[in-house]
Formats: sequence, C-alpha cells, structure tokens
Amino acid sequence: MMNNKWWKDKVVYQIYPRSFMDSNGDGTGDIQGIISKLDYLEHLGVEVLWLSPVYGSPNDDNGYDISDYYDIMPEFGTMKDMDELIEEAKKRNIGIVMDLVANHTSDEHAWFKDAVEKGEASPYYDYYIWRDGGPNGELPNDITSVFSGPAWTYNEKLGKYYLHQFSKKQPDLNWENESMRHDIYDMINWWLEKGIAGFRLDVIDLIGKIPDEKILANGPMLHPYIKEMSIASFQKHDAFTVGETWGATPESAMLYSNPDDSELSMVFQFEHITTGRENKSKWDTYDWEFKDFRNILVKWQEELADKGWNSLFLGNHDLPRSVSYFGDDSTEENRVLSAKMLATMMHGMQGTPYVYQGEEIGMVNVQFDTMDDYKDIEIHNMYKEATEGGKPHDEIMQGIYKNGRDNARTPMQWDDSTYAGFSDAEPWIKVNESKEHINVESDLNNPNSIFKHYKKLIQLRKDNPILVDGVFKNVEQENDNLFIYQRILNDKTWQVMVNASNSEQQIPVENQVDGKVILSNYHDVQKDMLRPYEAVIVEIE
Ligand code: TEU
Ligand code: CA
Repeated sequence: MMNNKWWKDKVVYQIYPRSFMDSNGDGTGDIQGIISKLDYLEHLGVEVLWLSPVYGSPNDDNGYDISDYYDIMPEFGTMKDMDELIEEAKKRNIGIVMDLVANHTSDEHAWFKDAVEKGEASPYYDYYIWRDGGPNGELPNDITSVFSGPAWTYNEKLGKYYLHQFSKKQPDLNWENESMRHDIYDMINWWLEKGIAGFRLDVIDLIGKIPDEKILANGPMLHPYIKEMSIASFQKHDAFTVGETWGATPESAMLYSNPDDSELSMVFQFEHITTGRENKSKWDTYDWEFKDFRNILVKWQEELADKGWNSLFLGNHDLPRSVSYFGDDSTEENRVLSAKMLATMMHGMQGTPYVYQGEEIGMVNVQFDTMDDYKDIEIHNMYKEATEGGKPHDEIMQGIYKNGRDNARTPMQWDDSTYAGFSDAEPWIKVNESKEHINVESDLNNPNSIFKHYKKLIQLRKDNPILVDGVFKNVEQENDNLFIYQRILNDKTWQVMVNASNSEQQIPVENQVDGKVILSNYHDVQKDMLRPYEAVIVEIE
C-alpha cells in the first residue's frame, strides 16, 4: 500500500493561467486573477492547484518556452504576486504545483543566447544539442518536431543545427551535461524553498534522449536522471510530483511512481486518451470504442495496484474538452448527464483525480470561424504543413475541431456576460459562445449542476478512505456500454456502475446490488437497469 503521503486523498485542479481570470483588464489571465478565485476553488474542494507555466517566456508556446525560470512573465504579474498566491492558497490548505519544463528552454533563455554568442567557448554551449549538417545541406537526421517540420534548425552564426522537438524557439536541453542538470535541480529547490507544493514535469520522458540514435522517449538514462533529480530536490521537501509521460506503460509507471519515493509521485499516461488512434495522428479521422477505453483503465488500475499510483484525468490544456470528446454534448440533458457520468467513473477509481479548469462545469469544444481565431502554434504549424501537402481545408478543420488544443484554452466561463466574466477587455482568444448557458454562476445557483456533482465527488474522497485505499475490483461485463467496478476496504464495498451510452442498459442479474446510494446523477436508482449516461455509486449491504 502506498505510504501515507500528504497528497493521497487530494484532488488536483489544473489552471491554464492565460485563460483562467484576468484581473487587470488587458484580456489575458493573470496571477491576481487566480488569487481572486481561490475562494471558488476552496468551495469546489480541490486542495492542489497545478499552474501551467508562469515563468519568464516570449510565449511562442504559451509559456512552455521558458526564458527565465526565476521570474514571472509580465503578462501574468510579478514574483510578489506569485508569493501572495502561494501564501493565500496555503491559508486555504491549497498547495501550488508549478509546471517544470526542463526538456527544453526558450531560445531567449540566457543560456542559449550565450551559447549562440560565444559558441564552444560558452559554458552553456553544451547545455544544448548542436550538430553539423551534411555536405550538401542535409539535416543531421530525419527527426521531426511535434509541431510539424524538422526537429533541427540551422543557426547561421554558429553554422550548426540545434535540436528542438517542439517549436524552433524551444531548443532541447542536453541532459548528458551534468552542470546543466544541477542548474535545474538548484532551480527546483529554489522554488520548493519558496513554499510551493511540487511540480508537474513537462514531457519528462524525453530527457533521456539520444538524438544520434533517434531515441527520444524512454532513453536508457531517463530513470537514472529522474532518480538523481528526486534525491537532489523532491525528496528533501516531500514534494508532490507528476510526470507527463506520453510513452508510459504500466511497467515504466511502476518505476516512476514507486512507493519508495525514488522517482515521482505519479505520471500522466495517455493510453486511454489515444485509444482508437492506433498509428493515426490526432488530426486524422478515427473513432474510439468505450469498451477499449474501459479495458485500458481497468488494466492500469490492476497493474499499478500496490506497486505505483495512477493519475485519473480526461482533460488538460492540450486536449479537447472531455465532455465533448468522451461524453455527449449534443443536447443539454446529455451534456450534464454525461459530464457527471465521466466524473463519477474517474473519481471512483484509485489514484489522484485531476480536474481541468472548466471541466467542473462541463465546458465544451469550440469551432472558430477562421484560422485567425486559433492561437495555438501546434494548430497553425499543422495547418500550414497539411495545406502545403494538399489536404483540403474542411478536412483539416475537422481535425482541429476534434483535437485542437485551443478547445481547452478559451476563457474560463464565470458568467454569461460579454467576455464570460473572464475579463472586461476582449480576451487574447475568443470566448466560446456556450458561455450563455455554461458558466460558473449558473452552476453555483443550480442544485443539480455538474459543479455540485464534482463538489460531492471531491468531498466523498475526503470523507471516505475507501476511495483512497480501497482495492479496485473490476466486474467483468459482456455489455460494451457498461463499466462496473468495486472498491473494497475492510468490510465495506462500494459498487460503481456506469452506462456510457445514450440508451438504457440492463444490469446483469449477477451484478444487481442492494444497498445505500452514495451518489447518482439521476434522482432515483433502478436496481436492474442504468438509464442513458447513468452513473451510480452504491454501498453494498
Ligand atoms: O505537451 C507534450 C506534447 O507532446 C503535447 O503537446 C502533445 O503532443 C500534443 O500537443 C497534444 O496531443 C507538453 C505540454 O503539455 C504542451 O502544452 C507543450 O506544448 C509541450 O509539452 C512542449 O513543452
Ligand atoms: Ca491580465
């Protein structure tokens, strides 16, 4: 069983600061805006806030291109604001988790600028990955960027290429350089000594890269580096840490989230997120099956039990809105029912649940009219490359509507005013017109809102050890629309029953139970069937 960590019964709320709350009327979210919403977050019941990056950055990738780890970008405020946020959150028993982007920096970071200015004479030259091209201008190799195009860009001054797995303005750091690693560990400790509660580690599974062998994720030195980092920093502060590891498997996740604290607290794995894609890209047409999604979740629950710890999430700032992608936003009734169903399904399992800003009110995807309305570099780079490749505009747009990251980055919808209560000025990205009927104000005033359902789920986890420590036991199903599982602790058993379809489903006789209804998204419970998107937790007598 996981040793008793302070974060074990907590729910994490992810904030994308640029889109959360604008306090000074410049159309961009900021830290004072977050401070102004701490009472709301305390009311929801979350106790850890993961902030997407707020450090110095030219915002080529909205803060995931860091130019100064020791400062706050001016659009978001000052270090004084950050200190106030940490302090005000702590008053509410809320811990602040920062986003550690250590696979790459911005090309405007002092290290990179010094490397370009002085070349091999710079102590920072080897903090990055420089290679010669071929005699006829060939690239060092054919590694491509996640944001389209080659992962190598030529620097005229040095006459060398540098590696960037993301944008040209995000040069990869060379983790083989010990001095660079220790500069990162010093920075981590500096932030932990300021009183933050931990870190989310951006694409941490890439730091063991061996570019000359085209090894990017899961390199041989990956876990040694993470162990070194953990000893040098996290373990000294009992920090909460969650790694973003797109390539994780249950085997590697056991290393990352080993209860002996040797690496991290947990990781984000993405197998349930990408189910149905197989060898297609997120931009291609594909579909997914609930039974596959369910079986993946069951596998991760069973394989990490007692050997590691799961993160439980369906959304973040890179993913489409969970109720649109995994639920059903085709009608108001289905949106509300399916959002509550998804929340019950995820929060009922063993691990740490994550709520992405707006997920608690069932915010939905957006379809902007023009490409100018889109702001994400990943979308624009893909659009350019796909168009040049001859893909029709409408086909490209379908991929953006389905999986574009801006779906999750439209301003948080606080009320139905012009800019959704996010700002008094026109926001940096358009508001989703759904703010007319999907917003915090209406959910707070509605006893049957999605918000209220999340609040109950979060409170259940605080009040009932069975949700934290209860053994997960899958209840095999023939019916591909059903997901039934139990949580068992001592003599108590809770059964979670979920109908992921828009039609009523018979509960197999052998799975029908009598007991106390702990939580449901309907007003009553029928013993032998689940109605469309019904989700219910029953304490078995
Ligand atoms: O994301 C890693 C990543 O690869 C995702 O961007 C993913 O490939 C795609 O965008 C979603 O399907 C992390 C951050 O979460 C992301 O916001 C950054 O853009 C990226 O790293 C680079 O720092
Ligand atoms: Ca602002």
